[in-house]
Order: sequence, then C-alpha cells, then structure tokens
Amino acid sequence: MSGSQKIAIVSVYDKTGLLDLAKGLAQQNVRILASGGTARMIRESGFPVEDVSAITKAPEMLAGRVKTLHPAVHAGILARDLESDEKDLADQNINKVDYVICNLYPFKDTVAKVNVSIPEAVEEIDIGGVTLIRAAAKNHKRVTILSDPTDYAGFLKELEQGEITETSRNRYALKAFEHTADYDAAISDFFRKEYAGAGDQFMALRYGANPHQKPAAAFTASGKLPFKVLCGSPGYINLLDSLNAWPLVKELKEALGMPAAASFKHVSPAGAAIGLPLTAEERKVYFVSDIEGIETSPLAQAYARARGADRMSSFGDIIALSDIVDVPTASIISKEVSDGVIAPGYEEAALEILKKKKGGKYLVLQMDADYKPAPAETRTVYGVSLQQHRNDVEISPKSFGTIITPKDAGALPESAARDLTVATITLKYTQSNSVCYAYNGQVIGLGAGQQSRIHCTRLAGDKADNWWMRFHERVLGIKWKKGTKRPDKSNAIDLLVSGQLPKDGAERDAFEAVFDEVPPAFTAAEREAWMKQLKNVCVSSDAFFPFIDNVFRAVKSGVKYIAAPSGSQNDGAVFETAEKLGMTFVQQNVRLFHH
Ligand code: 93A
Repeated sequence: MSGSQKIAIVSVYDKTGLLDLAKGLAQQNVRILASGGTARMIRESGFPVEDVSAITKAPEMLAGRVKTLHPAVHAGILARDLESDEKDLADQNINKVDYVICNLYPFKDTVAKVNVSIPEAVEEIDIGGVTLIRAAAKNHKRVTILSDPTDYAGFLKELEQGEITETSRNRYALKAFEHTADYDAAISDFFRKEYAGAGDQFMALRYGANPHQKPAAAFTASGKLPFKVLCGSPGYINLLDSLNAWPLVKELKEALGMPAAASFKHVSPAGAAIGLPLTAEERKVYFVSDIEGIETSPLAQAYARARGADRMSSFGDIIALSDIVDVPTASIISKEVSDGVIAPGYEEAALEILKKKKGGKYLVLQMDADYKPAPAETRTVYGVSLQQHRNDVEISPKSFGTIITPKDAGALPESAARDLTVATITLKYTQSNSVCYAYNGQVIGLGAGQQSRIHCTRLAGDKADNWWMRFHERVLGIKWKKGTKRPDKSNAIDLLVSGQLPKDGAERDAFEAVFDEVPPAFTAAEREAWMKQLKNVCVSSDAFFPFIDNVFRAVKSGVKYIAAPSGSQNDGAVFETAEKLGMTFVQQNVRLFHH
C-alpha cells in the first residue's frame, strides 16, 4: 500500500448519500474501508471498497456487536503526526486513517416506539460507531469526521481541491461531539426512566404548564432528586413553585436566624415571613386565633404571616417551610385552601394531618435540607438552551450597611435591616419586575411580574394598604354570618378594604350575604386617617427606580426605609426625593431580576 494513499473508514447506519460519497472518495483515490452493510452497498454499486477486516484481520463478530472495534482502526485514527506515534504504528504495521464517515444506530427512534423492550433498546446502543466518531473528533487536528450526510457534498468539494481545511475539520468535529452527546443523553434518559427507581432521579408528571403539554417530567442529569414525595403527586407548576419557595425560606432562615415560611402562587411569592410572635390582632387578621399551640411555634407564626399577607393571592398556594413541620403549622394548613407544602421534614402527627387534606391528594414534599444545586443553570426556551450561573448572591442584614440619604443618618435600626432583608430575599425569588413592602418580619405587599416599575410599586403599595386596612377595627369587628367559609371572608374583606364595594344588584347581594351586619364602606377621610398610622415600612426593589414617582407612591404606604440598586440616570433625583419625604435610602448593590 502506498503510504500517500488516503484512507477513509466508512460505517453508516443512515445510508443517505453514501454512494455519492463513495464515488467522490474513489475519484480522489481514497482507499475505502467499510463495515459490513456499508461495504456491501458500496460494493454492489460497483465502487471500490474493502471490508474493515482487511486491516483488522478479524471478522465482524457477536452478530455485529464488534465490527470496527480494533487497534488497527483506532490507532490509525488516533495517531498524531508525532515520531513516537509513527513508530508505534510502524511496529504494528498500521496505517493512519484520514477520514471517518459514521452515523449511529437509531436509538432515539427505537425507544420512541410504544412498548419498546429493554433488550430491543440495548441492541440499539452503538458502541463502535461512537468510538469511531469520538476518536476521529478527538484527533480532528489531523482527521476529518463526518457524522452528518448533509456534509458530504461540501467535504467532497474540498477534497477535490486537495485538502480539508482546518475550519471545516473543526466544524465537523464540533458536530460530531454534539452528535455523541445527544446520543448519550438519549440513552441515559431512557435508562433513567427504567432504572432510576420511582422518584429517585426521574419523575413523570401528569402534564406540563397546561394539560395538553404532554409528556412532562422532572429529573436530574445526575444524582437523586433533592426531594421525596410523601403524599400526592406534584405537577409541573407545583415544582416550579416549590423549587423557588424552598431556597427563599432557607435563605431567610440563614440570614435572620428564625424559622421562615413562604406562600407561592404562579412562581412568585404571595407572602413570606419569619416567625416573629403574633399579637392577638394579627392572629385575628390572619385567621389563626383558634390554632392551638401557635404561640410556641415560630414556624406556625411564620406561616400565619406568610399566608396572612395577601390571603387572596395565597388561595391554593404552595407553601415552603424552613423547619420540621409541627402540629400547629399543619393545623393552619389543614384549614386553608392549598395545593402543597415543601419542608425539610414533618413530625408524625403533622404529616397525618396533612395526608388527610384534599381527600389524601395534598402534595407533601420532603426537601433534602443539605442539597446544593449546581452553580450552572440551564433551560431551553423555544429550542434554544440558555445557561447562567445560579443567582447565589447572599442577602443579609449586612447588605444594608450603607445609607445614601440622609447623609447624617446613623446605622439602620435592627428592625429595618431585618425587614429590608425579608423584602430583598423575597424579590430574589419573585418574577421581575418586582417591588416588595415588608414590615415586622413579613411581606405586606408584593408587586410581581410587571413590565413597568411604577406599576410594581403601585401594585405592591396597594396590597400593603389593603393589608393594613384589615387591621382597622371595622374589619376586626365584622359580624360574619354563621358558616361563612374562610375564602368567602377573605373575598368580602378584600372588597371592603380595597374600596371596591359593589353598590347594587346581584354583586351587592352576594357581598352582603356573608354578614350578619353589613359593614359600611370606608370614607376617604377614614382611609387616610388609618393609613397615616402605618409607619416604618421597608420597601425593596429588584432594580433601580427610574423615576421619582416610585418614591412618591411608596411614602403613601408608610415607607420609611427604601432600598434599591443604583444606576438610573435619575438616581440623584430619586435619592433627593426620598430625603425630602423623610425616608432613608439604603444602598443595595445587587440587581435581582428573576425569571
Ligand atoms: O455494534 S457496534 O457498536 N460495534 C461496532 O464495532 C461498530 N462499528 C460500527 N456497531 C458498530 N458500528 C455501527 O454500525 C456504526 O455506527 C453504524 O451505525 C453501523 C453500520 O453498520 P453496517 O455498516 O453493518 O450497516
């Protein structure tokens, strides 16, 4: 064999374009070595071809499981233009391979068939082909690897001109690596479903965001899922909520050293809080006056606050709790309309209570408290993969050490640093844009997912106002008709405190139906007088305030401490306005967009 004759190894399952390729290779005097079926097809068409066994001196065996796996093939592909490699080849009488043309057994198509058996799938796992492709791609400095028939024409054109350019070899190698990565992912996907153990690493979900989005699944690429399902079966949005809510409460607890709770809906918090003791009024407003043992359970108090912040939005929530769930906490949950809970553990009696909810279908997830997610997060949107470093920035009271205005302000009161921490950690897990008002260790108003910042500030401010109006004696003193359900009470209170009372007709009748004594609407003066009593509220924003309108709106809801990243052209005016209105503007350096 002349040393200068180029050698191609051809082994293709998909034989599209194979004869044109063989013709082109033959025209350029390339020696073609091919595996069984590939050689047969080329030979039958009259082009020169040899079997791979011409160099391996070994027949294909094990019914095709070993075709090209041989040092004569792989040393020929992997050898570099190095003296030592040349010597090794010469010692074994092996020629260098210049081109590898290979595509793989159709594993994906096979496993896509209904009821495919494991032995059927196993037979479609290509070993030799992957080895050919990886070896050639690894040595792309010298070897050309074609793994896609659509590349044959371009390759032949270059070959006619004498050589395959480095740019092409690089591009083909990249494609080859992607081909084997995709292939291996399909194999591990299949076996994850078969072998990972129910819920260990893979979990089939009923459907995705909507019932027509099937199939749907949750899985990890390696390692176990970090949670166990103790009751119910999670849906796609349940998991989106749970996996955003859990880090929120974990971080709140780490930052403030107290049990924490969050109430999530549609991948944003409706409320979040730490377990500060509740006053009798707060217990009433949060519908937890009758919960036994709540005074001694900071976790139950945290959830009462998280759930109580915005009862309308929390309807049907996913709850996250930072600590082992006790009976008082489970008792609150048992009375509310909720979809599920995630926590690091459950006292036995608490779990029994939760398992009775929703006819035994209430979702109870146990989170591995030590779980640390990988630093890189990847998702696909419309077929495109997006990757970023996870937002693992730490927020704590120390994040609020620098006051911008007023210049002569001393250190923040501890309560303000605490509440800014609550608001800001909450924003980290809220769909942007977002603005959060917090008071007394809890969220009192959250504006999520608004494209304009002032709309967030207004939305969150209106929620904070509604929250505060619920403490008015008229609301506390409402005489409910016996048997009125909690959600109906929440709806009626919302109409009353938001000033959206129906005037007449069926809507008015429905409103009045829940009361023994119908409460009168709040007058503007009553509202104003009551709002004036709300003071020292903290507000945090996930990005800078572009205009001073946000500051004007915030102060109306009793805001005294305001934190936001800087960077707006209007920073100066924003800070100045805050100062004029008697507010303290606190530096918060990190933008916290979340999607
Ligand atoms: O079973 S294998 O993994 N063992 C091998 O040694 C081997 N070498 C190439 N399959 C192997 N191949 C694959 O055979 C190639 O990836 C290609 O898909 C197929 C081509 O077989 P044939 O030339 O017999 O049609």
